[in-house]
Amino acid sequence: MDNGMPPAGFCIKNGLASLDLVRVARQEAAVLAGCKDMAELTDDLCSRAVRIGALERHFPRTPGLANVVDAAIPFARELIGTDSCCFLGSSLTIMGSSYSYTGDWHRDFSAVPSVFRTNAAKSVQVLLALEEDSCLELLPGSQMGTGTSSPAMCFGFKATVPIGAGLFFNWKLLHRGQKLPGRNRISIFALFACKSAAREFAPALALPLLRGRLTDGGDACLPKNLRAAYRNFMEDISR
Ligand SMILES: O=C(O)CCC(=O)C(=O)O
Repeated sequence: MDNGMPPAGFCIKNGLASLDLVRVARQEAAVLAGCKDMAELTDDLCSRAVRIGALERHFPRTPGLANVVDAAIPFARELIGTDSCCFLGSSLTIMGSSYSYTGDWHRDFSAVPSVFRTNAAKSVQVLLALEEDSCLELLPGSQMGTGTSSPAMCFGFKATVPIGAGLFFNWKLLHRGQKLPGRNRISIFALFACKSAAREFAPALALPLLRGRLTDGGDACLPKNLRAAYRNFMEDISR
């Protein structure tokens, strides 16, 4: 669905189970960042930021984070199309309370291979907040344009994503990160695209992206020649 509407939000906070999901995910985040617990992590991060995983380096399967990303899948399906929604990758961002920065306005689709960009209208990413996150500034409607600057940027708005909630946005949308001192930031970004886009990835890029994310039969989203390579790859890493 690319109807020019402002970004859609959703809430995974659906009773105790989902709150547990967030709690577990935060523990997993601490482990991924190489420390014992989140308190230690955020104290240590007074003046720096950690980003784990990216399109090219999917972080390993961990129950907490995987479940949180899974909770976003039905919503991604709704936005992209039930049959064609494919998970591409995710990253975890952790920033201590006194860390601050202002990123440049940009569109994420320009950072990926051109073959994917042609399908970018059918790609969404979601910010999943493990702590309330007020660091993402978005320019609604800008997914219709192409440049990286716009006089309307002064109308960008800061989204506040509550803990346990997610905010979806089109990959073409102009956005930037801006964090002021005062709060920790612990959020996951996950990327979804239509199958036709994912299919075009070269194996070297696609396989690490999909690592650990496809359940049995989930590789149906890959073209036949990639499916065998994917299975070999999974066998290799599970030995
Ligand atoms: O820090 C942020 O919220 C912005 C992140 C971002 O712009 C990106 O991942 O492309």
